[in-house]
Amino acid sequence: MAANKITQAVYEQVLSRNPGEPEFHQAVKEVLNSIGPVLEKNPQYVEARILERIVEPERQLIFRVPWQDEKGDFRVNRGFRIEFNSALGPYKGGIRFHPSVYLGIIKFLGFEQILKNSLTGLMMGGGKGGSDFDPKGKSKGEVMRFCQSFMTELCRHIGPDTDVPAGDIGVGGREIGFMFGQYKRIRNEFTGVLTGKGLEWGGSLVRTEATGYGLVYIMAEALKAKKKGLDGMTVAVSGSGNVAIYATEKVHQLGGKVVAMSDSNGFIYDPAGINLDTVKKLKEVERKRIKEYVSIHKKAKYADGCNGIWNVKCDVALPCATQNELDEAAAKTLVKNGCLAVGEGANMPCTPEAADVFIDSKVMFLPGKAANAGGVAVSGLEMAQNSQRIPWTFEKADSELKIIMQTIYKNASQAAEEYGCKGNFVVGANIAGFTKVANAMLAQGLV
Ligand code: NDP
Ligand code: 2IT
Repeated sequence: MAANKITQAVYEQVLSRNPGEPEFHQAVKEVLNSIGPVLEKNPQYVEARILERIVEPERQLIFRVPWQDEKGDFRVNRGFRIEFNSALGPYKGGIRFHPSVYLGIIKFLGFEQILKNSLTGLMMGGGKGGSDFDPKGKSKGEVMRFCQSFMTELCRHIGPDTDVPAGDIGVGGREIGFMFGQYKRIRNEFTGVLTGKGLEWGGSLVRTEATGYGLVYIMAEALKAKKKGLDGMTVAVSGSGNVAIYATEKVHQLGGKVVAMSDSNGFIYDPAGINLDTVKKLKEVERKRIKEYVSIHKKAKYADGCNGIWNVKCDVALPCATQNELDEAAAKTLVKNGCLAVGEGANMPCTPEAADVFIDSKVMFLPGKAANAGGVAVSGLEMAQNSQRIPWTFEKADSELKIIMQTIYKNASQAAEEYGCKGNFVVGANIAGFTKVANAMLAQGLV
C-alpha cells in the first residue's frame, strides 16, 4: 500500500477510536502528514504496525480528585495521567491545571511529548497529566489541598524510573512543591519523581528559565543560518507565564526588544520594550493580570482580547500561551507586517492553517516540539543530577541546554533536507523525533 494510504487509514482509525478529541486528532494528523517518505524508505515500520501502536497510549489513567475549599465545601475535579510511550525511557511530561483540560488535551500533549523528548537526545518517554481544576482565584491552602489530593492517587502510578511529571500551564514551583511533599509522605522516599523542584531540594538550576531560554537559543541558531541575529529585532511574545517571561528575558539579553505580551484577557504593547521586572512582579509574585502593567508604565497600552497581540508589527513572533492561539488570519497579518520568523514556545499554538501560511510565505517556522523542548531537556538534566546526587552549576546546565537546542536544530534541518523538504522544520522535527522512537519500538519487540 502507498504510504499516504497507510497514514490516511491510521488517521481514520484514530478519529473513530478517539471521538470528540479534536486537539489529539490535530497533533496526530500533523505527524502522519510528515512521515510518509519515512515509511516508503522503511517498510519494516509498516510491517510492525509502528504507527498503529504509537498513536495508542500505553496506559491512560483518569481519576477523581476530591478536595475541600475555604468554606469547608466538598469539591470534585477530574485528574488525568496519560503514560503514552516508554520506548526511550520513563514516561516524562508536565501536568496542566486549567479548566479546559479534558482527555483530548492531555492526549495531544502526551503524543507531542513522545517526539519532543526523543529530539532532546535524552532517555525520556512521553507522558502528560493534568486536571480541569482552575487555580485562578483559589487560596494557597486550596491549591495545596488540591495538589495533595491529586498526588494521593497519582503516587501509585509514578516513580523516578517509571513516570516523572513536571509543570505546565497552572503548575509551577509552588504546585510541584506541594505534590512532591505528598509523594514523599505517602511513599516514604525522597527521589527525583518530579522535576521543576526547588533548588534546595533537588531542583536544577536553569529549569525555571529553560523553556523560554531554549526557545530563544534555537531561534538564534535558526537566524544565524540565515546570517541574521536577534540583536535589534522587535519581538511579540504571547502569554505572560513561565515560558513567555523567560523567552522575553533571553531576547532582551541577546539585544532584541519584546514590545508585547498577553494573558487570557488581553495584551499590552510597550514600544519602549517590556519592563520584565514589572511583569515578573505582577505574574510571579502577585499573581495579578497583565492589564495592571499599564498603571505602572504610563506610555504602554492595554487592549482586551488576547488575539490582538498578533496585530503588533514584529520581526519575530513567539506564541507562548496555549494551543491554537494563533489562527490563519493572525498568521496572514504577521506575514503582511513583515514578520520573518515564528517560534512556538507553547504546545501547538499555531493552527494547522496558520502554520501553512508561514511555511508557504517562507517565514521561518519552528514548531513547538522542537522549539520548546528546552524545558523537558533541563528536566532530563535534573533527573541526571538527582541520580548522581550532585547539583550542577548554572553555567553547566545552561551550556548543556544550549547544545541540546543547537543539536535539535541541526537534526531537524538535516532530516528535512534528507527527505526533500529543506527548510521545513515541521517535517524535519517530526521525522527526526519519530525515527528514534520507531527504531526503539522495533528493537523492543511487541511493545
Ligand atoms: P503558565 O501557566 O505559566 O502561563 C500560561 C500563560 O498563557 C498565561 O499568561 C496564561 O494567561 C496564558 N493562557 C493560558 N490559557 C490561555 C488561553 N486559553 N488563551 C490565552 N492565553 C492563555 O504556563 P507555561 O508558561 O508553563 O506554559 C505556556 C505554554 O508553554 C503551554 O502551551 C505549555 O504546554 C507550554 N510549555 C511549557 C513548558 C514549561 O516548562 N512550563 C515546556 C514546554 C511547553 P492567564 O493567566 O490569563 O491564564
Ligand atoms: O510541554 C512540556 O514539554 C512541559 N510542560 C515540560 C515537561 C517536563 O517534563 O519538563
